[in-house]
Amino acid sequence: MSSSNSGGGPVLVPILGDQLTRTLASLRGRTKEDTVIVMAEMYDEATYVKHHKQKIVLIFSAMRHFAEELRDAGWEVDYVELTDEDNSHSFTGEVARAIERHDPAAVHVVEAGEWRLNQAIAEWPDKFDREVTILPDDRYLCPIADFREWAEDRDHLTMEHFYREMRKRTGLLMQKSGKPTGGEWNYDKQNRRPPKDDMDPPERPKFEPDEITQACIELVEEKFADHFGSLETFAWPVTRDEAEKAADAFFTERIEKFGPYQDAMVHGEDDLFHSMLSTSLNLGLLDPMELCERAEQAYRDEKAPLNSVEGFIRQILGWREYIRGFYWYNMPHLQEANALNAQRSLPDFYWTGDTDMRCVADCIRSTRDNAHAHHIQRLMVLGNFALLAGINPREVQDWYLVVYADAYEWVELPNVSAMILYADGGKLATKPYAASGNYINKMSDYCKKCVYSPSKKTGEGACPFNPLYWYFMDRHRDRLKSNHRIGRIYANWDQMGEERQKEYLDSAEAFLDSLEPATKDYAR
Ligand code: FAD
Ligand code: DLZ
Ligand code: SF4
Repeated sequence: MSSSNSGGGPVLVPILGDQLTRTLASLRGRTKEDTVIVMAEMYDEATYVKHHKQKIVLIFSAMRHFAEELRDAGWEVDYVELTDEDNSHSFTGEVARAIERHDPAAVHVVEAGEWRLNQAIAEWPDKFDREVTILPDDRYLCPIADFREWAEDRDHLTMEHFYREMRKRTGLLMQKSGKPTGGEWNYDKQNRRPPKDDMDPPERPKFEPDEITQACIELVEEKFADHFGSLETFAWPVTRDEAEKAADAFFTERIEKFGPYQDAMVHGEDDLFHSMLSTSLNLGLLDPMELCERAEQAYRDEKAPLNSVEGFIRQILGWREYIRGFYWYNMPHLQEANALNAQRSLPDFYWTGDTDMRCVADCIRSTRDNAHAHHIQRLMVLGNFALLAGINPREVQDWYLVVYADAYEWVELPNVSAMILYADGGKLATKPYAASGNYINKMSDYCKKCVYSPSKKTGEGACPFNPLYWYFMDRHRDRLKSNHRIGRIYANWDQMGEERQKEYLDSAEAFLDSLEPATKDYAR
């Protein structure tokens, strides 16, 4: 914060595209008479990686709807469209122009969700001759400072420990005695059911583009035609009302089976029993505590079993908050981390989906069509492949940041760098999430119709995940052999003998040699 202003004018409140919350800290306590809100569609934000077309439409449309809602409620909103002639393309540039237009006495801004933008905001007090107040983003359940305090003296930042602290702190799923509801903290063991033929997941609500969204679709088709992804299937909630409807549908139709089938994958079934609420949560249209309380209520009303409810609350109260804390605790060096020295280029099929690996092709199809894939697809198919193949973390990070409508660096980077690629050297995950085709076969129906066989280990027709798994384990033996959760695997490897080991390694290398590196560049 800094002082020195021209005095007299209103307070300028810049709001970013993922700060679409009526109770945002910079709006709380302000009066409509002395406040000008500024929002801007910016090239810099839309192109610092070439985001999926659906992601840009989602954010622009949600911003336009939010601006309209604020105006209807009596606020003055200065909204800059991408096509405005004088648009300066950057956040700092747009705030500078808004200062010229409104001559505010002060600027009140909520810290950004990404390190890069926060660096820019930190320069405002020197740049602008106004009082600048940077407020913490208190829409999360664990302040950044609290996470830092929790993390500081620990070697391993175990999510489960963090999560238990958060349960105690919020009282969610806690008994009066201080014990967890049901006696256990975590019911994950009940949440690993493979898919069943008659699962029959209900369709999630789809939101037809209205006039505002349609205008954004046309804008994106015109200005960002070379970006990845399809717009034909755009159906995301773009207002708080729509997001509430999406949440209602989850709590009435899907939460019951959310837990058991959390890790299941079915070809062509893109949502299963997942909430599909991450885009709305990350935009600020939904409140994380409200969702957790609704989940707990579903348990109390006997509409959902404890394993589903605890599993859902763990994702939001545990993983989401932990990931955000981890990001700020480890920035900026997390961006450069590459503990396993992975250097391979991203294969082209991550963009085209053109691969015989049926699991990978289906996850990429869903990613292209929906700007979404569910957690286990991101982790155990697409992420697992990137880990085993040794793909360069920066390329993988950019890919995930581009393709998912819910991706912002604060949530994408720890998941990619630390969770899937082990690039942080194991601060987040106690072992790499490496798996052979066996895991995917157990948890999905992908392998049944794949040209590869999950039971074939090497050579022609073998599932590529099988030799790649041992190729990975062999390559990182020195680092992983003393890890108590994975080290025992090496006894199996040693028992195979040199000849069989060579078959695995040759098979993996032949497969890797056959991969085409990406030809299109959507990255930074
Ligand atoms: P559900 O399965 O219904 O889960 C409920 C909510 O829990 C989600 O909406 C999300 O807010 C939260 N959640 C669950 N797992 C995580 C997690 N690991 N990190 C943070 N929040 C979590 N999520 C994003 O929001 N943005 C991302 O950019 C993102 N990138 C990811 C990259 C990788 C490699 C992996 C493995 C996971 C990533 N996730 C990301 C987490 C998770 O995959 C998505 O939040 C989830 O798939 C969104 O779908 P859903 O709302 O149906 O989630
Ligand atoms: C992701 C994004 C995009 C594509 N476009 C805009 C935009 O035009 N204007 C805006 O204010 N925000 C946008 N965003 C969201 C920001 O990138 C986001 O606020 C930061 O990444 C911090 O999380
Ligand atoms: Fe994927 Fe291998 Fe199964 Fe094919 S056999 S779907 S490549 S896990």
